[in-house]
Amino acid sequence: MTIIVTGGAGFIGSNFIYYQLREHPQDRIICLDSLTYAGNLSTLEPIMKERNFRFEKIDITDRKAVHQIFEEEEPQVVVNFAAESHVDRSIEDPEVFLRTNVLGTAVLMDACRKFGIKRYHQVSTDEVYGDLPLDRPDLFFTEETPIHTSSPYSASKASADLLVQAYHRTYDLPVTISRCSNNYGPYHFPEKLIPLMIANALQDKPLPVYGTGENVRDWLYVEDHCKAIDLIIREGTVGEIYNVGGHNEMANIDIVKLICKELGKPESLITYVTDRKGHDMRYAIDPTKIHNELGWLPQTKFEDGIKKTVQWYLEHRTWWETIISGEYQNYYEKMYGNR
Ligand code: NAD
Ligand code: TDX
Repeated sequence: MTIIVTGGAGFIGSNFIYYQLREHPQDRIICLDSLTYAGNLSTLEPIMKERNFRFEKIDITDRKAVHQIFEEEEPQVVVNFAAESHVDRSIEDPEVFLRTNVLGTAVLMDACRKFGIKRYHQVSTDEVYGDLPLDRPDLFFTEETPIHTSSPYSASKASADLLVQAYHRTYDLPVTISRCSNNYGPYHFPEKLIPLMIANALQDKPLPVYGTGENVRDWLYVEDHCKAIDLIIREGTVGEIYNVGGHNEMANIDIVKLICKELGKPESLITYVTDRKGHDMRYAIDPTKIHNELGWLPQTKFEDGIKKTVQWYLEHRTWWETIISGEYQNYYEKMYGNR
């Protein structure tokens, strides 16, 4: 089977490629990635010369380039990870989120229609459901929860999901959608909570917690997400949406304190800063459907996953130090300088 993986030089896409090459070495993976600030070719370096792997620097909104790859490779499956993925950046500048996340999705699906495909899989997010209140721990997002978005990022992802469903209904495109909670693990770009706190703590820099730090996220080790997508593309039902999450809700402040503890750094590094605009309070996924239908269950407990992740950042300093030494400095100053 030939699988096109878009956004494979980013966090989850690269983990997915490594997972696929390990679990299904008979399959061929074609990675399309435009290498935005979030894409790192160094992440894929060890597999660049593998015979069943091909990398192409392509923007998913570039119709001609996308069609050419489909013509050459005749893929059976497309898994679309490519996206602008950071909520804070979407608040600063929404436009590129619409271009990549919405238009890019349409371009990929148009190519699937033109050349034929067994499955188009859209990697979506729990953020399309909006948020839940802190005082109702009994509430969870199910696949039936109405879409109700908060940020330009989540609105763009929800728009893409609606388009995917429209292409299924109108053109009978064989699609599936997964909506996952917050991921963590190796190759996570250090603009996101966990890797940012690890990198800052290792440099003895302030740890900027938004608002009161009480906001809750439902964390899942990245490999468990990869396994879920793998099951969905091979055994999932066409036209269906699958929620993915591990019932691991944690307040941001508790995560940051845990990272301090793991690294032996003082909690005095924690600095409360101005809250994110429109900040979602709580995300919590009900993964019953994927468990019952596909037998998926998360395998990595948070206590183990966070230890592995901290260890990975300690052992791969060059990876993240290279990232934060470049354009990231301007980003950091802009977002946190006067916060
Ligand atoms: P990321 O920002 O780490 O990586 C995104 C990748 O997409 C980068 O390699 C980037 O270069 C590439 N890309 C961006 N625009 C592109 C374009 N126009 N054409 C081609 N490539 C482009 O993101 P991530 O955290 O790995 O997220 C991957 C997907 O999973 C996204 O669709 C995101 O919405 C979704 N998701 C993420 C999480 C999470 O916790 N990170 C949770 C649920 C869903
Ligand atoms: O410096 C920070 N301080 C802070 O308190 C950062 C970067 C974040 N936060 C808070 C905001 C959130 O409540 O931590 C929480 C997690 O923030 P992010 O890592 O930015 O993730 P989130 O906004 O929850 O979105 C993530 O999960 C869903 C991904 O970035 C999305 O791509 C995915 O769809």
